Amino acid sequence: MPRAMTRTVSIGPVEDTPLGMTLERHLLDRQRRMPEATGDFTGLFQQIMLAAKIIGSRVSKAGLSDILGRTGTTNVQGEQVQKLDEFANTVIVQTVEAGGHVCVMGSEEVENPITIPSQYPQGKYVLQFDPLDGSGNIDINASIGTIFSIHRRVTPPGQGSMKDLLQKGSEIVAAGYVIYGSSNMLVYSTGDQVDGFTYDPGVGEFFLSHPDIRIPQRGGIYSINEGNYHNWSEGTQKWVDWIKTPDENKKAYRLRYIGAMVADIHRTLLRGGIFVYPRDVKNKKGKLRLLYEASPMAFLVEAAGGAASDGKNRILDIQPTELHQRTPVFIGSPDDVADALRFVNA
Ligand code: AHM
Ligand code: MG
Repeated sequence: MPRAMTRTVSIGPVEDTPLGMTLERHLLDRQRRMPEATGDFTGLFQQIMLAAKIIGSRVSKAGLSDILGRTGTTNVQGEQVQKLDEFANTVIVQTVEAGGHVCVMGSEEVENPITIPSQYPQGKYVLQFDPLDGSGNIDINASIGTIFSIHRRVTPPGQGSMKDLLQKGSEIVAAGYVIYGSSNMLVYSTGDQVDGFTYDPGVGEFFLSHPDIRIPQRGGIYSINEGNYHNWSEGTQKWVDWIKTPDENKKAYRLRYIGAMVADIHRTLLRGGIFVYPRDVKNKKGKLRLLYEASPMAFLVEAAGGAASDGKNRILDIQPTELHQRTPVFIGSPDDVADALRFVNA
């Protein structure tokens, strides 16, 4: 007689809730709860969502485009074969600029502020993004992502400027990331809670799958590029020596390092633990960029109950002075971040 099947398999968000909470509906519900809302934020978010779908679709065909790309600089359709991170950048810029909701954008891929062409309205929001974070992972089919943050403009109506971009993380209106992994997810927060949506490619929509994500107070995983050990400060070295050694108060922490901040932070948010990219002798100011990597992730992790520091100060309190400014990061469960800071500041 066949054994009874006891394992339950989730058949996905659409079937779990008959109507399914789409990201679209989630945004509209939020807008209705705010009588002063004009729909600009929802409109901008819908464009980001569209860009994420287009990038996700291209990322899933990355191996195929590479095969086409090898034949020359144009593919069989006669189009230029672009590197995926350039492609992702172009998709976000072109999707968002025409919407009329932003006045300026900042991207990891573009040296200067991205202004909005004069044929489009200049909006009241400011978008910063890393179009394809961890793009070194593309060739090995490991997870990559898009990171974004939204601020309100601080300059008078008209074209936005560097002043709009150089705002603290504490002024963020919303931040999020899209992870292109075994499934694609969009995780975002407006500061009150963090919600995660999983993409259903059959329907072409993101469905709420991880409502109100809370990071554990303490985890059991540390995430750092330990190959840089010999370049770290003594404090960072001592912290890593400590965290991977069992003692009377703790088991040894496990090491996980995917090498794409989006994927490492996603795991840290869901499982707890700590993600660190410290300053070292090669990266004296740290490696990760404040405005479109560290700040949005710090905003999300804090909204989920976690902590985010540059080793001394709260990341969200840093006043940026440059568009591509770098910062050390210690992000994760509050108790794990506190432990790390005790060592690096000893
Ligand atoms: P990228 O935005 O140019 O892809 O680089 C940023 C990435 C992060 O996602 C990741 O955490 C880190 O750089 C990996 O750096 P390293 O290879 O030095 O460990
Ligand atoms: Mg990046």
